[in-house]
Amino acid sequence: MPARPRFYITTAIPYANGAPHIGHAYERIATDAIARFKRLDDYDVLFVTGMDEHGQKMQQTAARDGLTPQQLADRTAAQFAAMGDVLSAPADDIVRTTQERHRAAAQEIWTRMAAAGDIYLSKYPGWYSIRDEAFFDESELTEGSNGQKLAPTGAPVEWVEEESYYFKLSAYQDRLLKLYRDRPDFVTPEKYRNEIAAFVERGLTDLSISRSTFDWGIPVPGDSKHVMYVWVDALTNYITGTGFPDPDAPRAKFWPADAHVIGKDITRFHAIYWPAFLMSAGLALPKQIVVHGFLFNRGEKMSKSVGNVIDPFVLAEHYGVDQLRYFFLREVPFGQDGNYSHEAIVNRINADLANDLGNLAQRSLSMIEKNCGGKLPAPAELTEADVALLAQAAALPAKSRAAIQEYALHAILTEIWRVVAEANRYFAAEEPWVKRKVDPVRMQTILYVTAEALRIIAIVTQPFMPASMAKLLDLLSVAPDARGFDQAEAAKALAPGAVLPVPAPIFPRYVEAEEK
Ligand code: ME8
Repeated sequence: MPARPRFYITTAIPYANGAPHIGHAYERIATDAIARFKRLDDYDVLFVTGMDEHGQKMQQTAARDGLTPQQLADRTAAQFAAMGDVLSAPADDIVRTTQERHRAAAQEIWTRMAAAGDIYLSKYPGWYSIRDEAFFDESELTEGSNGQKLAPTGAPVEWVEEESYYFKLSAYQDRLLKLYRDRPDFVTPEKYRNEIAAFVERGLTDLSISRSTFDWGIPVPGDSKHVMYVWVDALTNYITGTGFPDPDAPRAKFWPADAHVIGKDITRFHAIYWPAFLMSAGLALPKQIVVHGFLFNRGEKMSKSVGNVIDPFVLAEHYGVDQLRYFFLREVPFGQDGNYSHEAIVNRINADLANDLGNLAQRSLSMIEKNCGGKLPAPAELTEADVALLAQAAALPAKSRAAIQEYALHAILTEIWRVVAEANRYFAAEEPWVKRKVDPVRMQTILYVTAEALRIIAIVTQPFMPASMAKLLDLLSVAPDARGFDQAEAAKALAPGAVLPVPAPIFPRYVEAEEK
């Protein structure tokens, strides 16, 4: 048997100086959905996330809160671990940059970059933003109302003048431009690739990669007065996750990663610095930097009872985990910015989930329970309408596979819900409740065809709403080992005669507190 293809996917590693917010939840859910999709499509998947626990920002926040940086890191790491559980988005591993295994990986990559002649000690003053943990060029700065100089992100910068190790980033300009030319999908969507390529074309300066005025970081090999620049440290987490530098580590074969899923504000670090570091260290480059947009709370106010709407725990508790996952991945075209509001979430829950999919399942399964003795009926000869609906459902896996190549998660859900709408039209037009009296054999066929369409819809929707689709597949008596994408075809159709459990609603309507 040929080995299953491997797929290694990561999220950015959140800064450990603050609690999880909706942006973190969004990234985690999207990455989890991709990982689940690949698993269901029989890939050998490794899904790694982590925590970015070093740097000046951590040291400052901890001091402000009266904690040691490690205490702050531990507290935040526990919150993020809980977020992964709550959102049904479990990772295979969580790389914390304060772990010993990560220190070893970061020091090894540094040593390799130094051996390649790409690191030198020097002293150039520059403008540093602690919030971004990045230096900025004078030409990039703007001035705030009080005369304070600001980074392009709006964060204040301070003048830093200390001896530092530098990475010869300028020497990588041509190699990076060649990379973007040779592998045009290295950064996706294209818009971000173009931004990055234009930035690199304007010229790169060498990068300060160590600090000596604080000590919350990984010591520079051979010079412990310095700690590594937090981005050298943080980016390396992606290879720590594969057991680097041990070539025989069980996960070593997962490098290079297939996808680093990140938000648009950190493309520069991932699409310029990271490949340059890897080239310097003689390591393979990840296949793709997959960039998502930002989520904003715009327009209408969130429901009062939701309270702090930034908090993913509150949102999941209030709307339901699968409902939130569906909303994020359906509403926001992946790669673009998006808005969320109470009204938009409720609209998706009630229209797409409760009405379109939930009602169809409930109505058809209840009819089977009442009129077919709780057993899946056998279909008689299929009409054109039956064949058409089943063909649309059977086309979903191939269409979804094509869309996931582009990480077009919203396009997959749009296509699935087009078939859900078709199934609703079919059900309404065929009127099985009328056929029940006049043509019970035809009623059985309609109910069978609807159930089979629901089976395929549920299989392909699993990556997005795992718990609800598990429920629906249970209601259809689909065995747990018959839920992979390879099962979503006519040859694996539901077996007539199967006993179905008593149907129960999958998606309750959202009812406003004041209506309750
Ligand atoms: O950047 N909408 O950590 P972070 C969508 N430690 N995504 C958002 C968002 C929003 N409103 N706000 C943030 C860091 N994000 C570094 C990463 S990786 C080696 C080091 C995304 O906690 C953001 O773009 O500020 C990033 O991908 C992730 O959340 C973590 O952000």
